[in-house]
Amino acid sequence: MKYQNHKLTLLLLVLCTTILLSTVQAQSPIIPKPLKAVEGEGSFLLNEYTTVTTSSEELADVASYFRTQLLRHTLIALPFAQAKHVQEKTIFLDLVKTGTKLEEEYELVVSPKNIHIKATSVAGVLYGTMSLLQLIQQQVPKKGTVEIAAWHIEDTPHYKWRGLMFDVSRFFIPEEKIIATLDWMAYYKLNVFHWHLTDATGWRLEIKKYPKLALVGGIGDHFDPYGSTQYYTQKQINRIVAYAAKLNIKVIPEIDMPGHATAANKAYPEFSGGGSEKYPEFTFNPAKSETYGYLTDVLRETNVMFPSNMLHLGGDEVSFGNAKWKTDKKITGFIKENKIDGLKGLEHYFMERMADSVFKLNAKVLAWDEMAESKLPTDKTIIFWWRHDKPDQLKKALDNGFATVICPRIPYYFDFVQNEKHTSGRKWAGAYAPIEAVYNFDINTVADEKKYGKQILGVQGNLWTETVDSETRLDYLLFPRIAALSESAWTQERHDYSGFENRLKMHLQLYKKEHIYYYNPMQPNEIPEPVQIK
Ligand code: TNX
Repeated sequence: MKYQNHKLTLLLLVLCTTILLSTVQAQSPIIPKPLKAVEGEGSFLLNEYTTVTTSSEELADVASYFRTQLLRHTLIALPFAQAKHVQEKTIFLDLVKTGTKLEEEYELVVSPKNIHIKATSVAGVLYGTMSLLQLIQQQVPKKGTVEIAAWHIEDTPHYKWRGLMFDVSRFFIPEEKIIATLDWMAYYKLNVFHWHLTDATGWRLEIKKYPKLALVGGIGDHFDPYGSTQYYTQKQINRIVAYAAKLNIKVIPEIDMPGHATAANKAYPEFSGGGSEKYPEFTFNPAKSETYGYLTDVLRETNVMFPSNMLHLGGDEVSFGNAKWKTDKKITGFIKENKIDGLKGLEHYFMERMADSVFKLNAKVLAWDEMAESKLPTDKTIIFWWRHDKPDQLKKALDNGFATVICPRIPYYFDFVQNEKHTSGRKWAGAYAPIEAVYNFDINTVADEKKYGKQILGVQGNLWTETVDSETRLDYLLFPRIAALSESAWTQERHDYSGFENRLKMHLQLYKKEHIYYYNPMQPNEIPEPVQIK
């Protein structure tokens, strides 16, 4: 009798667990996690008879990009065909006129008969194909066939600004690596590439009217001040910007001023406003009207190269190297004459005057949070909150009415280490930027999202490169935090770190396959796979 009771309890237990498990929804393997994902019945067999079709010629680039990435990742080569409707055995990319107008939204339906990706924008269709690519990557193709489980996915991003910044002044990142990064950004549905092109160490952008900026200003980097010139030609910039546009990525150039200008001043010392003992020749000269003309010419060319119509003017850390502004007779005279409120006032004067030039080009001004209390017009300015130790600066920016991008050092500076034991890379009073912190960062802890609404544009990861001396080091800082950045930018609820970690496992395998030197947060003591020299 006793034995029978036991058997019954066991049976009940098994039954309950089965019921429970079947009611728990299966999680799609995609990063960033889709808003809705419901597993269907059966699966789609992708094989040599499958074609990619589109409903509109506007989708030609997306179809071609999807086929290229599919071939790269799975060695499956699919043909293309134009089609009006979804047919059997096709992956149908469908630009629809009706339905929701949310810009990057998409629907992806995988059924045994076909695969249908629907969106009202080209960007939405692109994101649908990136989700599909991740579903396909769950399986290893067997004799050219992949079985894709049926899913119904509906997705839309939480933030419209999902950015990544590279500092190419301290460490120059060649064109090919930028392109490869854009591919990863598209894979993770990031849509802004902020390019920190100039700083004290090096000027990396060709300017036709002032060729010495790149030729002389481009000499050296953080590890070798005498290294040979490195910069991007305008032709290279054109190629990169065009490539990014196809991937729904806006490229935003940063020309840092009035500080961080040492490299520019090496090339054209006549516009230098001097520096401090630690930061020599750090600033542009705010008291010389020629400086404004010169920089306006630089920005005019920059604005042609970058159709985003957004020019980031920096504006950060001027106080590091503006000691000369206190002693230079011309500059002190200028302050008096124009009734400017001290050095901080002069910084704002400089930025506001340059901003006028930018507005004449019909572009927006972007600046670091030092400009949160400037008089820049709020409808044409975007502020980047970076000083995590100064939450007031964020409040000021928002209360003053600025649209704001959230990128506090901790956790969004990827030059900060990922693990306590890592020694190369930054820490802030012992604090660093582990992947969980990137994943879990909650904007509401620093600003009420309900109160500020659309003023909070989104989030951005910034990779400064004072501690980067190779592309593998760059990868080690970026991967896998780029995946957490993506999910923290795309989804609203971010309290599912263990689910994310589960999904990340497949992505780590992918990095390995792609010869990326990454950090494994699940095995912190693991020695990374050696990367082949290509
Ligand atoms: C601060 S963020 C900087 C950069 C450094 C970075 C290093 C900002 C506007 N300025 O110049 O590279 O810290 O983490």
